[in-house]
Amino acid sequence: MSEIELKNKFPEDFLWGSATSAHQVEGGNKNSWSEWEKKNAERLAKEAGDKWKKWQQEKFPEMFELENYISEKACDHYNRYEEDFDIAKELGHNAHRFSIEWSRIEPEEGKFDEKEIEHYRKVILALKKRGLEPMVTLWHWTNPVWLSKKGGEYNKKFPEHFSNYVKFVVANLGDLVNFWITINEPMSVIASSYITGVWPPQKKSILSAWRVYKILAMTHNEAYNVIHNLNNDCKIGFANIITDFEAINEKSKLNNFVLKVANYFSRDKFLKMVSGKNDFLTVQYYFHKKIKLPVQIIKTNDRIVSDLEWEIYPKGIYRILKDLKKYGLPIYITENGLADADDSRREQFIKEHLRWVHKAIEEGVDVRGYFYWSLLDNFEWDKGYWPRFGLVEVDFKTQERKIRPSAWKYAKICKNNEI
Ligand code: IFM
Repeated sequence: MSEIELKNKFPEDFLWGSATSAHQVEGGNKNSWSEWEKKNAERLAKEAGDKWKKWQQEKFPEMFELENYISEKACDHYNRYEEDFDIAKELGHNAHRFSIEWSRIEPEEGKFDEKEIEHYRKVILALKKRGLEPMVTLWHWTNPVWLSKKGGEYNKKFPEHFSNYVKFVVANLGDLVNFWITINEPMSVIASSYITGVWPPQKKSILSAWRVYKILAMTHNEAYNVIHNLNNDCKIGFANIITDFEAINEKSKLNNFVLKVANYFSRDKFLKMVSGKNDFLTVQYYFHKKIKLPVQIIKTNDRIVSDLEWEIYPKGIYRILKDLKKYGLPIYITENGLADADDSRREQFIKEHLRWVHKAIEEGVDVRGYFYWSLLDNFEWDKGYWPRFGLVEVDFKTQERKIRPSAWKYAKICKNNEI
């Protein structure tokens, strides 16, 4: 193999795949989010006109409909997982990240549902049968209703409740799983549920945010111990959303101070609080933000953006990976993706991000996998169904799946293990 060819290769055994979460794809869930959706769908549909730009409103008129904001059937993945994993296999994936829905496993406090655990056993076996390594998330934001009545993650006993559930899951499925993700994106929950207050339980308080920050760190640490007490060989991490912050004016001392504070609270502090309790680190990369004082996020005019108007800035993933190298742990990119309904930017998006990932690997960062978000179009939380993140387009009325052209381009990368 020539040097140039070698240069484009990813490490052997690199995990290639995509990610989903239970509430966003399964359908039929009854949990903290499904309850909140029912109460807030009408309001969200009314607010769409103020929230989104004209071009977005014209392109996605469904944002004005109440049904857009109710997860209900989602992708019916709970029943169609075999069909969906066939697609993932056809697309050359060798791994898949998904989450287990706590409200199904423990619908009442202390009562665990054997049938549901059996369902997830079948899901994992279906992945393995197709040669897809499962990466299993234990909490992707949704709480059983009984727990949300007690405050959910705001309750100081949350770590204990979570550990009980984790013990049951790992005792039953641990023989099949090599990679566990305890909690998904603590920073998103802290920011969206407790600072901006747009997600349930819609608290807007720095004190509450700080309380949940500490509770979630504790939750991860305790779950780490619980899992390893049952199984020493598996690998455990948490799914970490990391924003690439930049100071608007590199020379300004004030701006650099804000930058330091933003990086400290959004990444370093949490990692410190869970240090020694991670077998690998993860990156979920979506955002690049330029900041200054008073805290302000600056938008530049020439940005290429997704359907959600999130800036596409592939270099950010490289900067984050280089920074995480100091922790000396393997790194998996457990989410990276964009909303792109007409699939006009996705191929380029994936390739450009992977080029930067590859550069980081060449420079010594131990990256071992990449999971595109998401396999399927799905329920994007408070925004509902209109943002289309999928490699596979889903018609939510008929449940028909259509593989997007960019998915085939990504498949080529996965199959050849090279960019
Ligand atoms: O859809 C979400 C996912 O649940 C968590 N990470 C970010 C994605 C896109 O917003």
